[in-house]
Amino acid sequence: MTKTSFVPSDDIRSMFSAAMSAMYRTEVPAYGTLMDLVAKVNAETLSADPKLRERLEDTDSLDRITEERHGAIRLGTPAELAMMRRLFAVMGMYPVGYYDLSTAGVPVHSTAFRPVGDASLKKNPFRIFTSLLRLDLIADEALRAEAEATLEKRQIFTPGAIALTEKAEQQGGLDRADASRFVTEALETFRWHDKALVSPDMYARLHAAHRLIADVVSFKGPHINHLTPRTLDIDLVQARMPDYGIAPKAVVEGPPTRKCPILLRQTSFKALNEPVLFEDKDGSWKEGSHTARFGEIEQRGIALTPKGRALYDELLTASRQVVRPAADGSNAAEYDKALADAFAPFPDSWEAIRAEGLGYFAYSLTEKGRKAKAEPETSLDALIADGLVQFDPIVYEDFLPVSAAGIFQSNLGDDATQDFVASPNQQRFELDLGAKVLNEFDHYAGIEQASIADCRQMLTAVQAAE
Ligand code: OOG
Ligand code: NI
Repeated sequence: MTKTSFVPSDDIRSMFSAAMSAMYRTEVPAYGTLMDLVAKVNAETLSADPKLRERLEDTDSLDRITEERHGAIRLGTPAELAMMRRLFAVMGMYPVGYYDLSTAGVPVHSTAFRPVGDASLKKNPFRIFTSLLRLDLIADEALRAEAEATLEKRQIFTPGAIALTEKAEQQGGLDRADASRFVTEALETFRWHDKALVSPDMYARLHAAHRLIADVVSFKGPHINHLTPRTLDIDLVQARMPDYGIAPKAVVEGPPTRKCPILLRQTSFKALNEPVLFEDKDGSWKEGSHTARFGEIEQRGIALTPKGRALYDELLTASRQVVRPAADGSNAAEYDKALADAFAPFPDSWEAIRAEGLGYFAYSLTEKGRKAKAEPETSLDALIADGLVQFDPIVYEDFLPVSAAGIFQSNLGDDATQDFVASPNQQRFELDLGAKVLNEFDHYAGIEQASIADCRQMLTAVQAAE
């Protein structure tokens, strides 16, 4: 078979993302409602802001938005994480970033599997926030051993998914029939199972140790726990959610409302209480329930440089010294005000964000620039001042640890926070993953540099042709 008959991994990812969305829509109908609301708000935002529409169209970013979403799963063992990496690689998704959630009272550490590179992201930026349970943070040794033994016995991938992943690795891709089978097989891993792997008694003990441990250990697989559409106006969606029968989380995580959105803002609705059957020692099935699956929306802004990110972290910390969001939402207004006040020092125009080196931008030629020529040594600032080059914010494709902790907590319940000894262990995570995680900053800097190089090449090429 020739290489050319392989389906591009970007296409397999799009097929998978669509299949996952369809599955989750039937499993959690409120997700479908949220999708409809987001589509409506996005259409309204675009018609009210023709400039935004034009920039999104010009940067080939408009099409991806309606299709865009992220999801999250929680894995139990290093072997599951390593295999998950290989499965996602077939769809062109690679581990970017390391997130330690132990500091926030959640016994996991995580990465985000996502496409890298401008072209793949524009095609479909589907991402999965993937956490690995840290049984090493569980104090009760007997329970830890029992949980390990349960996890050891389960197989979360179908034989077909494993075989097709191996085939893709060996051949360097999959043909159309295999790709379509791969999507069907891979989807099985993320499906909800209402028959638990454990007895009612063990579920209760796992749950008492930490709700997250019960969620990971009790089930046949890492059910997708949420899928998140991207909105262009999160405040509007948040405000309208109650009209659609959805009760949102009290505060939006991340930066405050701004003219120039930075990084990522997120809000969610509470997890559903779903019926589950637990198998008792005598083999009978006992009715119980479990809360794990929820809905979330996100608004994405500009990717920040290390300098911009340091400023973000500093201001967020400062705001939380004034007021921390209460789980019951009683101080939501106070929290929003403290957050907005704390962020006053963060410039709120693209020009200032660029001038201070706080964010990453994609550069392109203006109408005038396309007809112009320039000396190779002309500075970028001069090209911009002359109206030859324009800049657009590069979208943040990753996640935020403090926000992720807020999302975890909102759907796990308030009693889910425990004090774990802060113990980031990226080395251990990478060993379990079987690869190093990619550095998000390198990746944004690469896209920015490539866009500058393209502008320069075009400006000098015109000159050469004349
Ligand atoms: C993941 C929570 C993190 C986000 O959007 O920050 C997350 C989880 O609950 O498993 O999805
Ligand atoms: Ni999420």
